[in-house]
Amino acid sequence: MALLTPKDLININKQLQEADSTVQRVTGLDIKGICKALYGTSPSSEKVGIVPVTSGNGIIGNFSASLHAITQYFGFESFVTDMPDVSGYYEAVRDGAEIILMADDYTFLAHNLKNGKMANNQPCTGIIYAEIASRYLKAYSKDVFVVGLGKVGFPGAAHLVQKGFRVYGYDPDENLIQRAVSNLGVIPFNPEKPKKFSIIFEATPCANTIPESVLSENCVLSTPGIPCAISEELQTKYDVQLVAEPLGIGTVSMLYSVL
Ligand code: NAI
Ligand code: PYL
Ligand code: MG
Repeated sequence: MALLTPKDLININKQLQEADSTVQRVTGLDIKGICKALYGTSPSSEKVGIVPVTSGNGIIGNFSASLHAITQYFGFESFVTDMPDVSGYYEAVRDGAEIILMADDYTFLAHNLKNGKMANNQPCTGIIYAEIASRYLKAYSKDVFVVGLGKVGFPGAAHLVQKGFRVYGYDPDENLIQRAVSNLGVIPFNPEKPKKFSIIFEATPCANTIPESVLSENCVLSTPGIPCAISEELQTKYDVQLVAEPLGIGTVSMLYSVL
């Protein structure tokens, strides 16, 4: 998995505020409103325990502090445990956490200890970014371009298909395209046959993955991918509505999905 760096998480509150106002402008709902519409849930004072994890590549500077800021931003009571790992888990449960948030290099989970529900960050991130894209108020058709069909992109593509969108998919991995075609009915995007879109959802770990030929004026690009999929130059040239944020939108999607 492509791991976050402390630099990605600098000024997480400002990044969240900016993402929230873009989501509001693009969809007419703020991020909490999107979550409520998506999962049909609302928080009722659940306490979130955040457990730092040292295994693998270890602690990511700013990661637990960012989860603390994110949960508070969305109105959850939360705390970071003093100890990491098993001792931190013990501390979280002992001190009244109802939902545990913790991540190693492969899995970032939310586990609601009261109702047993558990969420994984990758599908929850794909689904909420796809949902935001699908709600673009100025979309001119039901065609969506999905770039990257991996652990985040595939569930996002599945969500868009389920919502009745015509999904064009691209990934350099031919096996992933075939899986999306046979399991979801995704239409393989042919880079030789350019087509413009008003809705684009991207989930890759690479920069500059969106060819200029697919961009229409004022299109929405909803992307959890790090680094950003589009250059500032192209974003400005096409007045692209960019929804991109490194951790918070996916995290709040996980939390609402386990309520
Ligand atoms: P993955 O490795 O499972 O999938 C990425 C896919 O992108 C691969 O299938 C790869 O073949 C494809 N790809 C690479 N270059 C491409 C290109 N030029 N055009 C089209 N497809 C291309 O990775 P995963 O787990 O799906 O994560 C994707 C990105 O999302 C990563 O950057 C990850 O860090 C980020 N992420 C961000 C989150 C957030 O909250 N903002 C949460 C979770 C992941
Ligand atoms: C959750 C993110 C989104 C993108 N990549 C994923 C990632 O960086 N995962 C690793 C998280 C490790 C956290 C570390 C800590 O500080 O507790 N174990
Ligand atoms: Mg996010």
